[in-house]
Amino acid sequence: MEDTAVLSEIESGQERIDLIRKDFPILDQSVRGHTLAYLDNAATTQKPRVVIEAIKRYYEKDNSNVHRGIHELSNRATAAYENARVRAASFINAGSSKEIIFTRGTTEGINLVASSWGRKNLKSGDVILLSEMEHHSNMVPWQLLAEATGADICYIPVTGREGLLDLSGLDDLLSERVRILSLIHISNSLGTINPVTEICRKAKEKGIVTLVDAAQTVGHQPLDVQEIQCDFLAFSGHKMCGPTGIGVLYGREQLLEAMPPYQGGGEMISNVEYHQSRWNEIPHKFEAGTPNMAGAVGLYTAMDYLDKLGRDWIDEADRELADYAVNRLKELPELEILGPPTGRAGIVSFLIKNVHAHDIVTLTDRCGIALRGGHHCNQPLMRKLGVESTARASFSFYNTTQEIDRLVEALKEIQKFFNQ
Ligand code: 7TS
Repeated sequence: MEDTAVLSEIESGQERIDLIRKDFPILDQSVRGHTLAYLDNAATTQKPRVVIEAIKRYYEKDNSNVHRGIHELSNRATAAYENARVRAASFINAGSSKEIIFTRGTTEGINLVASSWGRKNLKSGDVILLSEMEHHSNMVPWQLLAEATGADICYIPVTGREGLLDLSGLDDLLSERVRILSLIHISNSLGTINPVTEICRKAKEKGIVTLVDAAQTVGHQPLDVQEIQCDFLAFSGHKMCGPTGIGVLYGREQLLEAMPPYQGGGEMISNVEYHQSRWNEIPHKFEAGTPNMAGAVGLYTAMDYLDKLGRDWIDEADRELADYAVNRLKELPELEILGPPTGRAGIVSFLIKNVHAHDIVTLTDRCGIALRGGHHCNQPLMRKLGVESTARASFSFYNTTQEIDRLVEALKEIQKFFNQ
């Protein structure tokens, strides 16, 4: 972390990236005889040494169960866990740390809302509004809820392969029947950045509860729940330089107070009788069982790390990498880029005529370049766009234009090979 402390004084972008890359031990390795070019950050980001060290230190010095003990180690573990909650609240500008529920990740956060808020508030004939570009984890939990309650699911359409939301019919879609709008902020397959603040404001005016899936936002852009004015927002630690198995569900206090528990067990109760129980106060009401203390410690450190780098700078770096990649990929004939022509996040999905995405990924891997190929948990979207799968390069601030150049050269070779 000493390295990042001096970063602001360093003028050269290249020097800055070189220093940042030293923070990530995993990047310094050869894969198949080539320096690793990790371009699969939308799936999971790599972890800086400070995060790895913080988790190690926690297990070596402080590990104990939280909230239950009176002894020194339990007090330390509890303080570390609850400090991470306070840090998460400030990271997304929540009004209070009571509004921060630790989850396993985005998927669990959305399932929690669908299950707890949804089963209490939805009935037959109500509408759940999603968009056609949702990740499966913001679709399937609502399908389960619709099946259980008789509610219907409607979708904000996607315009086509340029991957924008078609908002022309939004006023009609936000009908009186809609009870909740759950919307992806940044598309994990198209790189589209959706105007969630504007959409949530319109929904709020009509009394519709809103949830934002910020899985692809949180490690890449500043995020302010009070500005977005959403009721819920979910994200995963592992997509923001933090560990796996920890995530955050932000929920507006008033809504969380009125919701029933998600799971039953230790920690989430204030009193248990043989036939009934009373619930703990929020957020503990939603955290049954021993939580992921080491994960919370790692997440705290990841948040500090991103803030020290500067989240505005990270946002800019991502977009520059995406623009650079789009411009370079355009040099290749018979390569089609999906998603918006301008203003995209650091995610670039593409198709190469006559080459399956899995072949692209297998062959780039031989050059030490990690991409992802498939439907990216967007099966309905892929079907709508008439594609089976795409190859996807997704960037983080530690990536370089040289890595993108290597990708372009590898793709040129792949095209040559398939066109022989
Ligand atoms: N929402 C979005 C927008 C995502 O991109 C993902 C994961 C999730 C939710 C689920 O997150 P989890 O941490 O709970 O699994 N996206 C991807 C991806 O694009 N490739 O692998 C995982």
